[in-house]
This record gives sequence, structure tokens and C-alpha cells, in this order.
Amino acid sequence: MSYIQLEQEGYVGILTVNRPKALNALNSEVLSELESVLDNLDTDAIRVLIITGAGDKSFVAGADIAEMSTLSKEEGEEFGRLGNRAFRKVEVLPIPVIAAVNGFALGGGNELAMSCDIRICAENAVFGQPEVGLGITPGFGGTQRLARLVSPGYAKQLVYTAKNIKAPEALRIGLVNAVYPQAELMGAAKKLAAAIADAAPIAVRASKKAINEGLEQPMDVAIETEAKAFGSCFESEDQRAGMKAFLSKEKHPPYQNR
Ligand code: DAK
Repeated sequence: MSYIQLEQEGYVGILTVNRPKALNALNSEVLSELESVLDNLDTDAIRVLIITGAGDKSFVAGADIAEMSTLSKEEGEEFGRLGNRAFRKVEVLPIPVIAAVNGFALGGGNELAMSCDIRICAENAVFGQPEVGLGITPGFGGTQRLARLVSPGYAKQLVYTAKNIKAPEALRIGLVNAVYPQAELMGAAKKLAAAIADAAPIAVRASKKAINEGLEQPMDVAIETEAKAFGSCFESEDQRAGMKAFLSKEKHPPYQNR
């Protein structure tokens, strides 16, 4: 892989978009590699994935404008499908994904971050959907996920004006959960990932699925989705071990993902 690096530290995977000369902009090679890494990710060995960008200036500065500039209608559709497929794979990955946003998260970069379960960022992070300024609409989920994550009114303001916002504003509107000095960002992401990896993986995965699916469902259906997720945990050894430890007033043993 030239543009996507994957490292593993214990149960935590760290995926780095590595094209720093173009501020990690997403061309079709980057997107294809991203899709391939996600397809082959061992989600038993890796319990939490962190996504970040190479360097200290940019998470992902968007889709590659140079590549997009010459696309035909058909090629544009194909490029859009590729990105949407890859981002959807991030969103429905069975394990939680944390975006550690270490700089520019513009256009496709903000859309990649929004496909993740949790976003934290560095103080120098900048978020935005600049597409209408380039004569296009957001195309990797920006018209959909942003309005679901922050208020529809604020999402519309960001999309219609193409104006960027800085980390404190992203925190205020709930686009990110926390802001850290740049040097502390990865440490904070790993700490958060470790806390998730310490919990029972089957329960964490079932929770992710229930939250994601439930958000798309009417409440009467969603609570049934939740009931099924809850029930599925009772087939796991980890549920028995976790509850036994609680009743014995002990810390739970390392969960086995069984
Ligand atoms: N694409 C290609 N190259 C980029 C890039 C990008 N998005 N962003 C930066 N680069 C490149 C620059 O061209 C420059 O390359 P060289 O000139 O050195 O060869 C290098 O990265 C460093 O950038 P700058 O010299 O510009 O660095 P500055 O610090 O001065 O400025 C910046 C940083 C992030 C403010 C600036 O680079 C910038 O404004 N970049 C573009 C940000 C942007 O507009 N992003 C949104 C892209 S549009 C769709 C599917 C997808 C999409 C839409 C529709 N459909 C299916 C419908 C997605 C659209 C987008 O993401």
C-alpha cells in the first residue's frame, strides 16, 4: 500500500491516510487502498480503529481536486461511488472507529471523519464543506451525515456558505467530542481506544450496530433492534464472565471476544 498505512498496537488499529504532499487529499488510488484495507481488516484481532492523517497539518484536505477537475459525468459518478463505498465501509465496520483529526478536514476529509463513530481533534483542526465554492455538491455523504450529526440549520449554513470552522466551533456544535493540543491528540485517541478495547467486544459491536440501525428506524422498531442486540450478548462467554466478576466484586477478566 502506498497511501494507506495500517499499524496495530495491541487491540487498536491505526490507519493513516498517507499522502502528505497533497495534504492527504483523496484520489482514486487512496480511496481504492482504503477500501481494500477495510475489506481485509481483521476485526477480531483489532477491536477499535483510529483513523488519522500523515503529518501535523492535515487529516484529509478533501477529494483530489486535480483528479476531479477533468472527470466526465460517468467518471464523476464512478469516483463518487468509490468514495461512498469506502466511507460506508468505515461507517458499518463492526468495530468502533475514532477519527483523530490532526488538521484540515475539508470536503471529503470532513465526510471521512463523519463516517467514523467518534471524532476528536487537535487545536489546529479546520472543518468545512467547501464544495459549492468549487461548483459541486458534497458527494461523500456531506449533505446527509452532517445534518444528522449537527443541527440541520448549521449543516446547511456550512454547506451553503462553503466557510470553514475551527476546532472550538466544531466542539460547540457537537461535530467533535473533544479538542487537544496537537502533540496530545494521538495519545488521547489511543487512551479512548484502549477504554473501548477493554470492554466486551461482542457487546461493543452489538451496541454500535443497534445505535446505527436504530437511528434510521422509527422508535417502536428501534427498541426491538435494541432488544435483539441485548439478547445476543447472552450467548457470549464474556457476558457471563463480566457479570460473575461484578457479583464477586472483582474487576472483569480480560474479555475473550467469545
Ligand atoms: N486536492 C488536491 N490537492 C490538494 C488538495 C485537494 N483537495 N488540498 C491541498 N492540495 C495540495 C495543494 O494543491 C498543494 O499541492 P502543490 O501545489 O504543493 O503541488 C499541497 O496540497 C499543499 O496545499 P497548499 O499549498 O494549498 O497548502 P495551504 O496550507 O496554503 O492551504 C488548504 C491548505 C487546505 C486551505 C488548501 O490546500 C485548500 O484549500 N485545499 C482544498 C480544500 C478543499 O476545497 N477541499 C474540498 C475538496 S472537494 C462527489 C464526491 C466527492 C466530493 C464531491 C462530490 N460526488 C460523487 C458528487 C468531494 C469533494 C471535495 O472534497
